[in-house]
Amino acid sequence: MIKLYGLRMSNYYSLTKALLIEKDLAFEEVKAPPSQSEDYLVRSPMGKMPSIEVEGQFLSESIAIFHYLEQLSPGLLPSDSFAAAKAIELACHLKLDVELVARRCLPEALFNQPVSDETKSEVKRDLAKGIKAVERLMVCDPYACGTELTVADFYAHYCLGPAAGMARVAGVDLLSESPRLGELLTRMAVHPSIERVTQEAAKK
Ligand SMILES: N[C@@H](CCC(=O)N[C@@H](CS)C(=O)NCC(=O)O)C(=O)O
Repeated sequence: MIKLYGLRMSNYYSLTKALLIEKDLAFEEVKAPPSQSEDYLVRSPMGKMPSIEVEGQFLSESIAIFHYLEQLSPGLLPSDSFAAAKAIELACHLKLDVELVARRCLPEALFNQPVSDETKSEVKRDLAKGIKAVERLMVCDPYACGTELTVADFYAHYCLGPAAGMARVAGVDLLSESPRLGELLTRMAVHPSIERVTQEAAKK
């Protein structure tokens, strides 16, 4: 059985858990807060969550984990290989150019540790580019890449939602100019696998 390491509070852990549920794969959750200890780094070389264990082998990075899960149980990528790559492209922009940028404001958003004005203005500048890139690629008809649910919808939920919260610290209303992104998030919030992850995270 696949072991999923991390904490339920993490958006990338939650994303991976939702993918496992969506694909109806058996898994066991193992509580593992981020750490730089040697045994943790063996599982996840940057000491981050999530990671998975499969028959004694370890894998980190949500997109790599998705790639593995998709081989085990296909269904979240279009069958056309170019369209499949476009879904991954969108997921990468959501992760790297929106969520990771907004994350620079996380200390203030979550832990009340002030972030410098310089960081805030960089975040504002970089998020403007990131959200435009996402907007350019998003189809939202009704799903991120068109008529089919793909992995990009999961990244949209787990990246855009948290990013919108963190971006407020930099004075950015991330979704204000894009009602269709907001609609996609509303739709994905009640998608069964995601809803289950949210409910279980609330229970702790
Ligand atoms: N690129 C990684 C990001 C994972 C990530 O940022 N995880 C956060 C929690 S949401 C973490 O472990 N942070 C602790 C740290 O950076 O030390 C992925 O897609 O899995």
